[in-house]
Amino acid sequence: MKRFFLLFFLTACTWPTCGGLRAQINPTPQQMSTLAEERWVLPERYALDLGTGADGPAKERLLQLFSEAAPAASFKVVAGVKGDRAVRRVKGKIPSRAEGYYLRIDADGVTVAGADARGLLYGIETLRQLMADSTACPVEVTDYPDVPFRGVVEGFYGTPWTHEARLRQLDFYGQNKLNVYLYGPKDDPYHSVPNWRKPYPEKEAAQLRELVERAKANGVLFYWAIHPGADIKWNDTDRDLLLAKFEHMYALGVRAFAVFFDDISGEGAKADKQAALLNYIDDNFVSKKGDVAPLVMCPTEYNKAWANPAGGYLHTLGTKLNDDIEIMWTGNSVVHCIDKASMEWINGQIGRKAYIWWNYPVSDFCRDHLLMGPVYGNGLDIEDDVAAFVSNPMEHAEASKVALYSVADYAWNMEEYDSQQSWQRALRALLPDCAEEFRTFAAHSSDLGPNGHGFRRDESVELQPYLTAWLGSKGSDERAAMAVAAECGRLAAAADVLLADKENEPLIREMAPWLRQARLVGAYGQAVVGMNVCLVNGNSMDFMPLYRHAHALQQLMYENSEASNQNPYQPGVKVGGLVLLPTLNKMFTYAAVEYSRREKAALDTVAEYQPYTLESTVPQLRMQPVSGRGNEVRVSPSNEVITWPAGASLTVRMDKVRALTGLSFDLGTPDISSAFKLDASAGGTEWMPIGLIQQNGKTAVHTTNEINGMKADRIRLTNVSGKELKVYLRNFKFTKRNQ
Ligand code: LOG
Repeated sequence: MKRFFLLFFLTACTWPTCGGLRAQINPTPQQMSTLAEERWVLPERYALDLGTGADGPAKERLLQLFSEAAPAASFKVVAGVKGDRAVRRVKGKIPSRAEGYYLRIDADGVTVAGADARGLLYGIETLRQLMADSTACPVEVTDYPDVPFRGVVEGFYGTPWTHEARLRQLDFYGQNKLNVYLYGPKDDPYHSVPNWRKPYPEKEAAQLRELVERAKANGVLFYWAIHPGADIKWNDTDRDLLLAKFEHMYALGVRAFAVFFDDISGEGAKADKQAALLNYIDDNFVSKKGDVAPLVMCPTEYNKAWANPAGGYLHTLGTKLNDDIEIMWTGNSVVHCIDKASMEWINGQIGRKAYIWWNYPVSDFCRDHLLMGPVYGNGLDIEDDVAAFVSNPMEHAEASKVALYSVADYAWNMEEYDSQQSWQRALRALLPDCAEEFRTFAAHSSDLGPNGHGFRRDESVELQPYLTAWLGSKGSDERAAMAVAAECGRLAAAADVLLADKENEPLIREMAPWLRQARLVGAYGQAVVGMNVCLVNGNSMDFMPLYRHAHALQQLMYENSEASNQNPYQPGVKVGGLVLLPTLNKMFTYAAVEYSRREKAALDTVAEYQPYTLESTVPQLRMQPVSGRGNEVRVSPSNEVITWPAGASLTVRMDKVRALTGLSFDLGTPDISSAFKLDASAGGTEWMPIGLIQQNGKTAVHTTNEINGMKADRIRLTNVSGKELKVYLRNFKFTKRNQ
């Protein structure tokens, strides 16, 4: 009996049926057809027939799925790569695309055939996703990626990912068919200044070796990147030190290398020197080793806004760099979605397909936000225009997986990419038991807030029409009010459920400060709706307790933000900042004013106090956030090179005249104070100059004592050197008297 029929039917109510199966696989397969409606129970014993191409990670994975091998069983599990005898029967069905595979599950068995080793691994991954509780749907899959290299560049500023987080990432990449990881955290001192010339200490070296191994097991190409441009000398000594570092990394198992020249200025930024160095590495290291992947480089002019065609930087790289060296590109600006027209432009400049470094969901310039929303905005027609598509994530490794899941989906099968559907699958894949709650939280934690790059994401999308109607009707649209209250209730509840969830503790830990804020925002929303309902109903008795609650929650939101995620850039935590909280604040103020008028009360009606604003004629600083804490006011620092035009200035405005006590700034450049003029003005009076002091060789600039006690509501810093300057904005802060 067993010989003939080892699979039996199951009723639909025991296991989910096979309809809509394709939508459950990530990334979305190119072609997949279900051969029957119901899931089948897989037999307990199998005959394994593995081709030689299935050795290594593929075999290990298969054996995890099929452990009870029995040579005589009639149900066959066959796996191999093109050319293997084992898969000869399906030879014609294997797609002739790199990393492609053919997979069939039917009554006779399972066949997985890869176009190459990675294709086989991906076929097995799809099989794993199709199998659940020893059941599977009978299917036929023909699949391959659109973009040859898909993955992640750990290229952000801030705390680099931990070793454990990276190991988990590499497994996640394997599961989502991402095949490249570029190691380049800006704050690893052995990747960049000051230690790029030195080998890693033992502990870090051992960890990197382990990462390389884990990458290999997941079919991920591990690139190790160096960032030498801030202090490189174009001489043989530095060239040899760089090669010696690569040799050290090679000895640790690294077989793919990158050189990043982003965010530097001066000597290191010269295109001809960069090209000569890269070609030298290519000719004397990559070619000689024979087992090293093509070099990848990140140029200094890595986006169109910074590219200066007249200066010829990109043209020089395009013409001088060896053809097999890849050039990275972030798009029309540092943080930008990628489209066909921008690809055509850059590919024309560099004479090859650009290797996309997509700056999302990186949050190193909006660190008070957690970017949990859908991945959208990139062209669905650029598969033939890009050499690779890699995403720069947040310093929160687990939380970044929501976006990375969809980046994997997008780069694999662009034309069919559906951002909403992919996002919802990502949330379910990451927290299956709390997918609904995760969605509620993520829906209100997706925008970046105002930021230096001007990149924004939509937020609270489904609630927006209700928020607009509620605000527009001054609270009288009852349906809208109830929708807002219900969603705020869901948000607060979702935050609690997620905080208590144990499915993925590292993920919950990363999100915890934002979850605590979300719970407060949700409760605040309920209280504010309550206040307005009281007003509409003329119920002044119940108004005050709700007002007091809302007021207390404002304070608790402020305190949670002050106590969490403290960093010098954008400290604190923001949730619902695009429309939800601003609407709640407006409706709080509206209700408090209205109640005070009716009841002749004098309630505090201010929901949010923003006393400082920034203006600038330096394009890159126009959207730089400014914030006050205690008596200190600071402009958010920036990590990139700032092009400061002659005569351009940065002005901080205050809501009223205050007495200053001190000021300092750091433009990352010694001997620069004479190029700048600092002045202040009070209530529209004339500008008063303030003297600047900078010690020899130091980058910090202070003011003379005359500032102490000076009254001002505007402070301005101007480039008076008569020429354009390249500087950094390491910090700009001043203190004022308590008043
Ligand atoms: C850096 C990157 C940083 C990102 C976003 C590139 C090529 N370089 O402005 O390290 O994470 O922008 O802030 C960059 O994007 N500089």
